[in-house]
Amino acid sequence: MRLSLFLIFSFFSVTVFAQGNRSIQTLNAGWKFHKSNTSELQAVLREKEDWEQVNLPHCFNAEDGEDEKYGYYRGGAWYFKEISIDSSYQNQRVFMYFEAANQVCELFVNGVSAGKHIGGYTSFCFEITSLLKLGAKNVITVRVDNSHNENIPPLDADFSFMGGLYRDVYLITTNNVHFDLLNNGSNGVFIETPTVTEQTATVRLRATIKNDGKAKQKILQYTRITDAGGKMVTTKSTAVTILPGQIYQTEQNGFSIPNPHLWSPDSPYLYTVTTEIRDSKGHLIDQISNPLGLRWYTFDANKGFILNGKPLKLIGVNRHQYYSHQGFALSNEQHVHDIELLKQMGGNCLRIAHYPHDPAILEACDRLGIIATEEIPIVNYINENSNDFRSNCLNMAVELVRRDYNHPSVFVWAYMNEMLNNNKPKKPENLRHLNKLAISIDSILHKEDKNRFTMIPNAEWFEGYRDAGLIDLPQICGWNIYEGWYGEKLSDFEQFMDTFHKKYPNKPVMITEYGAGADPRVRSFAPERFDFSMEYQNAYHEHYLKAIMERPYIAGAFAWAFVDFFAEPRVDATPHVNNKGLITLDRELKDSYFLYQAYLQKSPMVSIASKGWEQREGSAASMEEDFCKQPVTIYSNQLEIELFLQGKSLGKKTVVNNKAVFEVPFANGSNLLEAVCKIGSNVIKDVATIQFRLWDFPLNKHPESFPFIHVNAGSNYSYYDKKNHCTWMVDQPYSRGSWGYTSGKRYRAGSRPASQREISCTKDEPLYQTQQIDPGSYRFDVPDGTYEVSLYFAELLSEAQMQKSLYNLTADATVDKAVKRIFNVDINGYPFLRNLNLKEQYGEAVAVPFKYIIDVRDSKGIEIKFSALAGVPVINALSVVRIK
Ligand code: GCB
Repeated sequence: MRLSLFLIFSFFSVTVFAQGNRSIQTLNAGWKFHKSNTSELQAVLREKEDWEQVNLPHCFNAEDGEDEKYGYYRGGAWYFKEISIDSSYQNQRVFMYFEAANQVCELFVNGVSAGKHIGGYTSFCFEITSLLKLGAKNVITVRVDNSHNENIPPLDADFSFMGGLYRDVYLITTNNVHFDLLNNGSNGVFIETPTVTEQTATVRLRATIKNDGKAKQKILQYTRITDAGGKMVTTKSTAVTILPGQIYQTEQNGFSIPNPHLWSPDSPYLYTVTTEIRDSKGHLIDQISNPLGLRWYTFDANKGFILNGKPLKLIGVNRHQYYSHQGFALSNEQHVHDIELLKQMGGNCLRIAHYPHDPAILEACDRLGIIATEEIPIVNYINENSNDFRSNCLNMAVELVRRDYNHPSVFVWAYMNEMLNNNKPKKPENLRHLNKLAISIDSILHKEDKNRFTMIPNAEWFEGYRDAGLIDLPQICGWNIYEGWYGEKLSDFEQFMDTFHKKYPNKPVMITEYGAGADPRVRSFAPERFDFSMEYQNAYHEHYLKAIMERPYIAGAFAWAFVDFFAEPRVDATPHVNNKGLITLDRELKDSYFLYQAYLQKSPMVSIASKGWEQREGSAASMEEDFCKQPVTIYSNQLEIELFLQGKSLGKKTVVNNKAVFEVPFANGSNLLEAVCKIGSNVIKDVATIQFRLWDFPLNKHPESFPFIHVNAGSNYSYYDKKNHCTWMVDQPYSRGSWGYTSGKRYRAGSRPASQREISCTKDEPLYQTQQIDPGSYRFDVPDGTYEVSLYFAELLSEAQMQKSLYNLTADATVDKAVKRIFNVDINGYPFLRNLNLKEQYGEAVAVPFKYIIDVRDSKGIEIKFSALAGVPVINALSVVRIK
């Protein structure tokens, strides 16, 4: 994003370059790019002539971050471009400002190193004045490296560490006398509000000014505070004499704002603080603008969060910075759009996880009234024996605070996510190391910022965190809780929290994470954890939100996560994607988003939550019925809802805990649903059109019109294949006149209803990850005709150790043992498949489809028979499609 919206504004508003004022422009266009681990520029240039042309923001894992089989590139990459530097730059200082580069970045100007930065998420700036040739072309080269490095956090985490110049890069020129740009990514001005009450607010400002000229300079630092309408509120000027080469610290105290307009989520009122440097003749030399939000707050162990004297429940989300096919490289508009979606959801807080995000996020939070916690990326592990690791952590903490010090939306600085939640046994000395590092980070955060709170997000192992001092040390204890997902029972959430609160009655606490995976293609009438159905995610958030709202001592809660994100080692319904988002990587809203809206939005709302489940299929229950009843969930903040189907009322329902469920008798074809709430004389409503494919009972009731059936064998969920517009139905036992399996059981991987294996040669993982074991036969009592019968297999059992990931291997999701499995398949007595040995003939976890054409005569229907030669037969999916 822009260096700061305010800085840009000053650039455009003061355009006379000769005046020596600051100029800012992006250097985003026209870079040449090449991936290479060679560390010598000249050698890299010889490697390849036709470097790829790219614009920034650029992420070199935008596509391979989604690569199915090979992980993503972690290594070196080079960028270069030529820039012409006009001779009028003679009396200017020139800087390059990087909003971030993951994760080690070195800048060369005309082949000479201008500086190196470590850490992938904070901003940094290099001065390049002395390296430039004026009135000539200059070669700018940047080496970025995202290799694993034992000294740079994060060492490990459930997200992909994508490389590149993935945020904006700026060229900035200033007068010889200027606000310091080389102070850890800050803009050189730091604003505080020592007192804020309803009656009055005071403001204090610190600035660092540098004189890079050869002569002593008498300057005036002039600061004005204007209100949101641009009207002057107060000003102050300070005369300073600054010697050549000196960095001068200024302090302006005692700004006072009577009857301040307070900042809050409901009224995110922003003042602007503009700080200028003027020379002895009164000419403007440099100018920085910062936002100012006036608010006071505290976190209370019993009453929760208190803003401007009033309790405010914080409910919001965690966010990562990914977009499909773009990796880390999002546009400013995309960043801002996420915060707008959060605001529209009714959320009032954001945990910026697990690292500092684009400055656009902070600006949007200021502007839209989102209370933010921000953190440095120490996740899971530390390198106990490395001083470099320690100093990198501390540097990141300084860079974080200095960059975002002036954002009124930031309330909490956090560090160290789930340091004991890995499978390694922890000895007392490990806990001591953690404690020591935590103390250093906490104290540097407090030294840098005396006003904000500190927080550590812990998880699961209460005693470990207690003994490592990670509960006592920060002012707020965060808990990441996944009971009902990784843990078995949803209600263990309340149990854990109430016990914690009893043990630590004086500790303010927030739920820093809670969430469940959901893939919009997966739908279930009998949801269970790890099935990745939208319905399980809904049930999970319904439970948590209610429990969180009922507990005033829980100051805030952040759903994990707002948007799905890339996590390389993970194999869920979409491999390498953590799908616990309330929104997909393409920003499609999932049902649970609307649950939050119902809880949080103040204006009346009603939403047919499952309107995204617009392609449904189902069977009529009897010969007499020409409909199929299926549940439709409505979320609302009103008391009562009436649902209409094709204009006819299905009755009214009382809304309980923001939810009402209607059993809707869907007919074949298009079904128009309208959920209506009356509020006095006003009406609010939500509309959905569901395309329903009704299977007659019996299947041959209308022989001429039977088209097809697709079955997700051995599964409790239906799967919608978007590309082929095809729904694979929940499996069922056979009953006469219908379809289904005659025997067998569902495959399970420990407590999971589906395999955690990535399946090769397909993108339809949710189809192949379930399986009916030893099905006997499948029967389809279809009318006479010619059919394509397709069978889909994948060998899910294997001796190969699954890739170890902290987040995949829960205690009971054990590694399966391979078995010998050979079987035959007959369709209506024809020996179609003989001696099928999936593992030997195709390999483990490989999608294996077959298709057969058969004639069905004499009302015999279709019978697909499985017979074992060794082990037990299996089937992952099957379909019958009528072609004549
Ligand atoms: C956690 C981690 C987060 C993971 C999340 C998950 O506790 O803090 O980084 O992504 O769980 O989805 O498992």
